Amino acid sequence: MKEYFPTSKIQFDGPKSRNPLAFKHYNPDEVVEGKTMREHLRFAAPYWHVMRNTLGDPFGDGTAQMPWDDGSNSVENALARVDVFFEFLEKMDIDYYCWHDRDIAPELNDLAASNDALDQVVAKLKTKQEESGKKLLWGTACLFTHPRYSQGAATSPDARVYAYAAAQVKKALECTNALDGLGYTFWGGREGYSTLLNTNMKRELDHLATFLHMAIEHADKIGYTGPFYIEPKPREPSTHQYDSDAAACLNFLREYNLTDRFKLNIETNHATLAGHTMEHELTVAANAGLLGSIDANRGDTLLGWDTDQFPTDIYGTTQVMLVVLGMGGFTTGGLNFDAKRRRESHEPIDLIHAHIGGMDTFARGLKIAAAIRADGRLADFVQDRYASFNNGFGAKIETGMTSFEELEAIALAGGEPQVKSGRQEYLENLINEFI
Ligand code: XUL
Ligand code: CO
Repeated sequence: MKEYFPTSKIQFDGPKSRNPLAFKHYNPDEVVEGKTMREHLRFAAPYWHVMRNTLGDPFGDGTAQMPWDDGSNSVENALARVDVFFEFLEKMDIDYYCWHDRDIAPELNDLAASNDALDQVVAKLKTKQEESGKKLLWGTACLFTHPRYSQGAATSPDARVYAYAAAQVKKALECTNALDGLGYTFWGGREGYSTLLNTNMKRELDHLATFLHMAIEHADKIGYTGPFYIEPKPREPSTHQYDSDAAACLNFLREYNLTDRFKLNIETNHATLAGHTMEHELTVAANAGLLGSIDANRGDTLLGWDTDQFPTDIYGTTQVMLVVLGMGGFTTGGLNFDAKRRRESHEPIDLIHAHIGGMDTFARGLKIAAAIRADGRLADFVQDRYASFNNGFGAKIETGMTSFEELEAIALAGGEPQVKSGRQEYLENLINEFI
């Protein structure tokens, strides 16, 4: 079979290596905290960015060279891409991948034809998975590109659009299940509004919840037992998206009784757009026991939109891995590089460089986070900071065994509390000892 990525399989070469086509830190079999890096990091590649992103932007055409692609909307072209994608996964030593229905197969003239195209590609993906051992981390339906979804999919004011979206999710879920997908994602790109003047927010949210409940019912019918993920993002493309951040998603899931089957897929650049840090979003989800998976990328502080860049910030990946290790690691989820190259990096080999960088940055984050945890000073500091709640009336507060009257008596007798320093700078220095 013709090969398109001019490299052999990327190997670990060690931190001193100057080979740009080698891992300097990602050593898949190296054991950290009792598991291999491969098991901890569970890297996934997104079909949409790797195979379909032409690297166009609002001001210019795509630049990406795709010598394997004949530019047509045909099923043959879609099938040919599958081989190229698996060559990529193999050479990158990435075990998992993710897709939207419309990345892997073309949208044709009607739904039945599109479904048929999808079946053909899924059959090929199944064979490739069996041959290679690669796995589907999650599937999803693209409910945002086609003009029919311009006013929403599960929150569209038009019931016919809602039905179309339902049909698309039904099929995408069946395809995910056929490929033994470990998860199924909902990203509500168009589930929001541009103006409240034309919007009945309550009705739209009720419709969205009903949609998600039908997805669970259908999962039960077809025997899909994995989790569903909701991926928060505040805006872009909509002005206001309902799944704006982790807390808003959790509130929605709880309000509509969806927490049994839904977890969150947290994306770095979406956290930034929501005005939060990634570690904040991850901590909100993890505290609820609902951190499912991660879309690993980053934004650009000089640009206010979703640039989907590859993670290169070791400080950031350290903080991500502190949360992931802290919750005991991923179960069904993983680190999906929802990231694309810059428009200037148009050659196929740039995809390889980009993923090497992302994987090495996360490998370093993992090793540094494990070292910080082994050192123990950070955790001890936090533990100690709340020591006054460990016994006495502090413990009574935590167990709900006290009252305002009792606490007032303690405050009257105790005088002015002498508060200890929060030592932010000391802790920042401590983290930098390890980076
Ligand atoms: C868009 C985004 C999507 C989802 C899947 O910002 O992150 O690619 O990850 O629909
Ligand atoms: Co994403």
